Order: sequence, then C-alpha cells, then structure tokens
Amino acid sequence: MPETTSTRRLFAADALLPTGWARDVLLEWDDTGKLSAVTPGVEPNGTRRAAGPVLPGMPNLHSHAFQRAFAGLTEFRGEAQDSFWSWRTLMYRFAAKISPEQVEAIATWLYIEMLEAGYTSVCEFHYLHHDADGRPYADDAELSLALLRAARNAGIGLTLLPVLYQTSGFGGLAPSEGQRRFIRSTDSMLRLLDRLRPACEAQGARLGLAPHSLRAVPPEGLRDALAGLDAIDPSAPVHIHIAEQTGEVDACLAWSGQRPVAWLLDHAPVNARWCLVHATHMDADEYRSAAASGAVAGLCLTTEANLGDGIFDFNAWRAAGGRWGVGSDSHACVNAAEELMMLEYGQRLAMRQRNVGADAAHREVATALTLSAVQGGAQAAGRAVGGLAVGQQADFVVLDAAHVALQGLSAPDMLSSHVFASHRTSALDAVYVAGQVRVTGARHALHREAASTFVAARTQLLAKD
Ligand code: NGQ
Ligand code: ZN
Repeated sequence: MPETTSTRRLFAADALLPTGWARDVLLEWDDTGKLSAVTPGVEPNGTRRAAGPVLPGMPNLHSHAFQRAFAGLTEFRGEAQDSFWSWRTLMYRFAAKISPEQVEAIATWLYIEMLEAGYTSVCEFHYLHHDADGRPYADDAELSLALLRAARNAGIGLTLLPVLYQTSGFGGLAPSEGQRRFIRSTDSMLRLLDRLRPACEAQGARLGLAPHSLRAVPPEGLRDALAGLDAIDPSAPVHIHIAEQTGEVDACLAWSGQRPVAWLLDHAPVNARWCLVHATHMDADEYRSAAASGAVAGLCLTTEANLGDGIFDFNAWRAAGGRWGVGSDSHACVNAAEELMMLEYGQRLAMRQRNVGADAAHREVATALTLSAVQGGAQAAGRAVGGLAVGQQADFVVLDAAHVALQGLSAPDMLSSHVFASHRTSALDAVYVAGQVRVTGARHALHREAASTFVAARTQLLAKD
C-alpha cells in the first residue's frame, strides 16, 4: 500500500510520552518518518488503533553483532577459574574464522530479533575489519558494508561505530594473534570513515567512532583519531569501553597512576557526544565528574552479568545527574525489557531494597527506566530517536494488550508486567521504525528466512573447529 497521510497516523488509547502516560493520543508522522504531531485527548474517529499501549522504541546503544552466533556457547567451565578474560579467548577463536557472508547473516537475524524485542535502533561497535589472516579486504569497508546491509534489510536504525584497535594493553603492548582482524592505523581508520560516510547517509545511518578501550588505543591514537573525526563531523558520536573489569582498572593505575575513567576525563574532551560503555568500576569522584561531562553511561546489564563484570552504582550516577541507556552487547540476551529488569534486579540485590529505579516523576520502575533509557540511548546514538515527541523519529512499540500477562491491566501496569512479569515471552504486538511497520503480531516479515540463514551460518562456523 502506498504511504499516504492517512496511513501515517496511529491512535493510541495510552501512550508513553516523554512526560509520562497520556490518554487518547493521536500520533502523526511525515513522509520522512519524523513525528509531526503528538496530540493527547482526541477522538479516534476512523484512525487505525494500536492494539495496546504505545511505548517509545528503545535504542540499543551497544552491539557486537557477530557475537550473537556464539551466545550460549561459553557456559561451561574451561579453566579452574573462568572469567571475562577466558571468555574473551573463546570469543577471539570464534571471531578468527567468521566470513563476511556469515557476519551479514548473523547481523540480519540479530537485528530482526532486536526489533521483535523492542529495540528500534542499534549502535554497532564494529571491530571485525579484516580477513582471517588480518589482511584488509579488497574493499576495506567490506564488513562495515555487510552490517549496513543487514540493518537496511531488517529495517532497524543504525549508528555505525568503526572501532579503532591498536594495542593489546596499556603502554603500547603489541597486539596479539587473536586481535589481527581488528588492528588499524589511525590513517586507515580515517580513510574508512570517509569511505563509509556516503553509504551511511544513503540509509539514514549515523557514523561515529569507537576507540575500543584505553587498553587498545594509546594516547596519540586517541588524540589523532578524534581530531580526524572532528574534521569529518564535529558532532559524531564517540563510544569507548571503559572500566569494565577490575583487572583493567589495576592495569591502568599501574600504567598512569590514574583509574581509567579519571584518565579519560583528564586526557580527552569527553562530553555529551560520548558513550562510556560499562563504566562499571568508578570511584565516587569519577561517578560525579563523568556524569557532569554529559556523557551517557552505556549499561549492558545482561552481558555484564554474564561476564561477571560487577555492578554499576546506579544511584550514585543518577544522583550526579548522569544519563544512561542500555545495550545488548554480546547478545546473551536480546530483549530491551530484560535489560531494564536486570538493571533493577542488580540494584535490589546489591542494596537489599525494592523499586530502586523509580524516580520523582514516575513511581512505576518500568515507566521511569524506559523513559530515561530511551533518552540516553538516543543521545548515544546521535539520532533523533528520543521518544514520542514532535521532531523525533516515529520509532515505537505497541504492547499486546491481549497477552495473558497484560490483559485487563492499566497501561502503566501493562508496561510493568511486560518488563517484570511476562516470563520472557514477547508481550509486544507491533514495532514501527521511522513510521514503517517492521513487526506485526510479534513477528518480523523476514523472521523465518533470516532465522534459517542464521542457523546455517552458525552451523558452518561451528563445523570449522
Ligand atoms: C568486545 N566485550 O570488544 O567484544 C569486548 C571484549 C575486550 C565486552 N567488553 C573484548 N563486553 O574488552 O577486550
Ligand atoms: Zn562491547
């Protein structure tokens, strides 16, 4: 059906606006997919009605797409004491053999899973650049372009963050064999960004840069890459892994006398363009000053739990006015609601309290967390995906009011049940990205074929062992 003004509108009996729940809301968007009017308190007249409460779509602020094919396959004891670092060795082994076709198949399926689970855009922290021998592909952008195609085919919004990776540890340690597909000079990174710019623009994707971590990028690489990025786009997003593991904090202290977040704040122009991914291990000063920088904390709750990282001090961050969003990172779990649940449960376990995530404006935890995570996620993505407001993209999710966990409840209770009590079954009915329906009846149109292409790619990959 061709898009017309009448198909670019939806009536919601309940909608979660940036200020909170509103009744009888008419959502209207223009032919570019941007919301042009959000009007509460209207009659439905003949407008198409949403099948349940409408929520803003969740930006996923951190993804390593290829890792989806390996989720669930490291849950056995391999060393006397397994850890993040032993997991990483297994992950490198897997990354070493993956082909461009496999990357595209895995990412396409992953992005479909994301849409079906309430994510409407994704920040792809992309470091698998070269072939299995560590040589650049004939087209150096080969794997980045595979990710762009996957996002376009799934119909998910994208912020592509090519990763700068140069060393294996603080103090300029030479990269290891397992890292050979990731390594780039600063110049080659800037050439890649130039090459990717038109491709991103053509599909409405945002291009940014991800210095992998302070372990992987020495100070001069960081400085020169940021200067080069500024010359291309002075407001482009910058994402970095930081202070995820205590081992990394100790190594940074030994190298510089400073903790990673403190070092970064002192040596880089950290501001609202930045996303500090994990930032798990900060002291009280770091919580205050990182929050004051305007950067977003990129919380990847289920991956952080899976990898045994530690618990982010959510109250300290919020007390300092810190912004935050969620990411599915290694994709052990791909579900926006579960990230919020895991955030809340981690805090409850650490503090022995309940309803920690509620705030002054919203007593329902799921409502408060959803609104903040959407806002922080949009900031990290560098895209206008910040919720149901005029000028933002029409990215939204319709809850399934007929789902057993939701039936007969008020809209805020439906969202609470979706986050805390839907028992991992999807209580979503429809998902829209830029006003286009991507999921209906909880299913993406390409679900079946993308799933079987994914399974075939994973089977091939595992057979290579
Ligand atoms: C990554 N993942 O780049 O995939 C990392 C592991 C590292 C997470 N940090 C590798 N969750 O940090 O060195
Ligand atoms: Zn990561």
